[in-house]
Amino acid sequence: MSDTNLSAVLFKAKDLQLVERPICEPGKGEVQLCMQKVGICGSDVHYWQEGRIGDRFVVQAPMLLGHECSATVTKVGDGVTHPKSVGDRVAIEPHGVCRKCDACKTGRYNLCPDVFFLATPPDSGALARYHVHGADFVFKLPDNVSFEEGALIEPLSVGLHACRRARLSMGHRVLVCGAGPIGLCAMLSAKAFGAAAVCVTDIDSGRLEFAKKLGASHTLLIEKGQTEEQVAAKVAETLGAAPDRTIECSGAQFSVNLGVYATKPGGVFVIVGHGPSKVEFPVVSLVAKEIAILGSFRYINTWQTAIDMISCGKINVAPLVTHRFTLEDTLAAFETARSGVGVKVMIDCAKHEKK
Ligand code: NAD
Ligand code: 572
Ligand code: ZN
Repeated sequence: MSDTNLSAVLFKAKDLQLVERPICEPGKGEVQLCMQKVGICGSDVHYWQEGRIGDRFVVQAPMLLGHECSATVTKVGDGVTHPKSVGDRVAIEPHGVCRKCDACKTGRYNLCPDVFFLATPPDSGALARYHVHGADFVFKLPDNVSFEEGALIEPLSVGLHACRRARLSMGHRVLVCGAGPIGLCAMLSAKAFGAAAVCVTDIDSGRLEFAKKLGASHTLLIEKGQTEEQVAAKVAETLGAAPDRTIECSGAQFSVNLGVYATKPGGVFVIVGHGPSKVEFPVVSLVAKEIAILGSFRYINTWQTAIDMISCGKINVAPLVTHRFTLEDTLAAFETARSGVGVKVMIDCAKHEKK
């Protein structure tokens, strides 16, 4: 029986359709994948609703969404030695890089100027029945790591990379701003790095309850009328001392100020969240406390670490999935993600025979 390649194609803002497309053959160094689970990220919802993120990333041609994915290998192109077997269960790192530039050669391939990244215009995504991907960015899953966990390795990787950037280590007190999927993954990562206490903030009490259940040692609700200095004092009170490390995952101007005020003198403040393209910093406090502020962009070499940490039980991302849909119900899945209920919406791309 010949198979089809049902795909979620974004034609322009607000125009997401399920379309049959040809199944591509893998080229040299590539694998053909039968997609299993694809999580919806905030950026997918943003491209769907706005057709762009800022002025640089604009949907100008039909593209697929989806960059949080797991799959099964269905064909292997020439020269591929790993993963080599049809039937291998895998997680997909959304990157493709040039391997020649200074960034690639110095191991910082996330900064490659020629980077390919799934579901970031002009690059298409992988929310389809089949997808072809560079074999060097596909990682075999052990039997005890589910396809959903495999798809969640992408947001987890954002958290792991932020902790690596922060040089987070054993005994650190940590502040995480924002309890969305990325803040939650930063919290789980910080704990796995040996943090003694992690305080998560949000403006949404439901999200904080979720963070607490997932393992945050402390949570703090940000309420209207509070100043950043007042909240910084509360953070220190909550954690027993000012945080050694702060990871910003909300994109809010408030959190940027809070990070500077709250982080202990000589501490590190890592910014992951993207809000307005320009924000203000309390520069006097930043200078006087010698706070190191670092950006954190996607990830480098986190997939195998994440797989091993999930497999050995030291990180549990599975509870992040709160809503599940089939590929055929992609539009309902996106509406659910847009509504903001729950945390992670997961799409099952496998073909299910009608009963
Ligand atoms: P999300 O929107 O689901 O979560 C953001 C959370 O921040 C929400 O729960 C929201 O209620 C909360 N929030 C809003 N204002 C706040 C405030 N003043 N204080 C505390 N919390 C507040 O988004 P997400 O998917 O978790 O992603 C988080 C951010 O990380 C986004 O800005 C996203 O673009 C960015 N991101 C960056 C990278 C990177 O590589 N740097 C990768 C992925 C996502
Ligand atoms: O998981 C990857 C990812 N990256 C996000 C957001 C959501 N998911 N980032 C925020 C937006 N930037 S960007 O450089 N861009 C639109 C490509 O502004 C990338 C990182
Ligand atoms: Zn994402």
